[in-house]
Amino acid sequence: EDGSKAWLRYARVAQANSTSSLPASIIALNTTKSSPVYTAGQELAKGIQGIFGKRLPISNGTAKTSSIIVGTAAAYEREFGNSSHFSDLKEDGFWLSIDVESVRIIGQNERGALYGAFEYLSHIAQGRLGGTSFISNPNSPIRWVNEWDNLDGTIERGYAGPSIFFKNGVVVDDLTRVAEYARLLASIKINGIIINNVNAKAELLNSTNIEGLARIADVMRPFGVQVGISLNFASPQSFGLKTFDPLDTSVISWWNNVTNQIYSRVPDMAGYLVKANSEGQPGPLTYNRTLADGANMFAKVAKPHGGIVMFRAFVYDNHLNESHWKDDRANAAVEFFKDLDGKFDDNVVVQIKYGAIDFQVREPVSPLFAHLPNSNTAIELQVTQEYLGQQAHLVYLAPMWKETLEFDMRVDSKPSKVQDIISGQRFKRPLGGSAAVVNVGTDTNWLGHHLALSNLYAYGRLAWNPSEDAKEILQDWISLTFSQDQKVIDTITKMSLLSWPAYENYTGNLGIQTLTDITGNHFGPNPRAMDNNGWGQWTRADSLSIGMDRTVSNGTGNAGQYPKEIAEMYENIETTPEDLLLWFHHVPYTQKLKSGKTVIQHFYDSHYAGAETAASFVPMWESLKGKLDEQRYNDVLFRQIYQAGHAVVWRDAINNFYHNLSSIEDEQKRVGRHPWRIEAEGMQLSGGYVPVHIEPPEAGSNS
Ligand code: BDP
Repeated sequence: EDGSKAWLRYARVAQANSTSSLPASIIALNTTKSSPVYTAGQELAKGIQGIFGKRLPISNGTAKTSSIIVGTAAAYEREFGNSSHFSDLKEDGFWLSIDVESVRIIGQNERGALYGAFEYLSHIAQGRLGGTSFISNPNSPIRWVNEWDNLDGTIERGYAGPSIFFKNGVVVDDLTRVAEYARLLASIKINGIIINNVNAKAELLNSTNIEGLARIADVMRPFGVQVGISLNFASPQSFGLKTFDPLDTSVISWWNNVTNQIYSRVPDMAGYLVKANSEGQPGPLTYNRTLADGANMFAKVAKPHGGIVMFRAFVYDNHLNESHWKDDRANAAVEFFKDLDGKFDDNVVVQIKYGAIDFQVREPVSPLFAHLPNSNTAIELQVTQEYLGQQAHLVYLAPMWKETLEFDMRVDSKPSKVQDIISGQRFKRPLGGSAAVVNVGTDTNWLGHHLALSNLYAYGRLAWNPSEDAKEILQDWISLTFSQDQKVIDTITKMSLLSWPAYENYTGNLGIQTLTDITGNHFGPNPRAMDNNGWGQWTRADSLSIGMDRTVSNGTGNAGQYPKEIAEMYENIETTPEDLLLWFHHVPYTQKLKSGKTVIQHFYDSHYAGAETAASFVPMWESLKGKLDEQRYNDVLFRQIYQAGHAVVWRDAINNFYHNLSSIEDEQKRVGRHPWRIEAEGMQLSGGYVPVHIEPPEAGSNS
């Protein structure tokens, strides 16, 4: 049990001891090996063998009463005549019917059939052996993952080892893990993947790498996962042109040529992802062209091939100047994009990070979702825990994503949930959906921490159906990944559901963001760096007060970027939800909260409470000893002990910092006094450890 099989373990289940209720054979209505229906047949055989211990024969023959039939609606009707069951199927959707000895898994397309097969296996793997019949359709057509892999094999913000795709500038020879990843993705109904970093290199487009891309597409195709790539906007110049101006004819024909070359090798390529004019990346603004001009240039060359262009809204200047008090990074996306609404080609999708700034532990939903009624949009989430403990901390993210997806933007005072905007439903758009940055690596268990896989699993489930419940998704995942033992399910559920609030408590609360080392690795505490940095992640903390005033009346005006009802809510300190108080308002440390506590006392208390919760995960996990395989039990225990310790480092660093800054005493007299903490100075160093200087001092030993 090394975690490599993730939730596709197909462990024997107790209820499946008798195989009498099992159909006698599998009929897959396509025998071409690259076909997802063929894959579905193989997967069904493998899964049933694991769960029931019986190998069913696979054939493509005619219907036998006792059979599992998997195929597309068209293939099924060709073999067996018309059926009324399929009329409501949408692209990628499926109909699943489980009757004692007859199982029918019918996809609108091949991919849908494969999804139905995985759905069936997930049912029986959880011992749900009863009859059922239903249709399942996706909420939106785009359900992608993004990988930030570099050609040299490193991964930007990846925490599970080097790349499974690239090494030394080229695509790796052995793509076994890539195929296994495609299988995991298909099982959660993900249909597209961008395989390289948004900070892209032009060399990806050389002929060796186009061949490599074709090999990657070949191994992912049987799982219905379409491959796409991130582009460097200045690529034409890197390949010898004098310019990369998106309106220059030589540039357009250069991109046209490259695109044709790629599609001749990968005819079903998903499309392109573009990060332009952001954090030093080149883009159309360099030539005084609009972002839409840039996006549409790619859209036009990809269009004849059916390709999509995901154009990121993450556009801002990372040399912001704090002395310009109106500068606010949270305003950037709307400022850059609002006047471009309606100017994007119909195969462009604007990919918007969920929050107004950058993958923080708590952010208001990006106001941009309300400004593009005439454009296709998608939400960008992170499974990789860049600011959220980097898989050394357990943080189950589905509850946070649910809050975002269900947030009602009230555009034109009408219901406008984010999930209905990105699906295209609210503004009647043909395209839309979601992308999550995952950054799997060569670590056997994909993400480093076994428990982090719940986030990947939940992402797929919510991309397909955002109305699903975060806890139910989690419990399916636990039962597939670990065990159906009730205590195992209850304990991991409890830890997971406590984890996001706990992390928020010990890293930064009241909407102040995760106070991580913003200028470097985004991991440990560095509250000192949270002002006067070019990235505009500011807290505006001084000795008397804290928080970023984003009101229209007094501040950066960011609250005013939201539709009227939401803008009014955030403008007013009384109606701003307290967990976003310091995001929108600048207040004295002594400001009273609804609880009656002051802001500073709330800070102190929350950091203690959060660290205490993190510590409680250790005995909770230990209570599962003997109920889990030893390997994963020990791996997770190691990480939980680490998290408990690091949460104390966080607690003390943040509390000491604000204690020093505000000179306000903790009512409970804990801050600054740590009788149980062992300082590094009190230890003897061996094994090559040497003292290093820690910035800020609050994050090191002895303050
Ligand atoms: C930031 C990451 C940086 C990414 C950037 C992006 O720190 O590594 O390149 O987002 O999303 O959060 O483009």
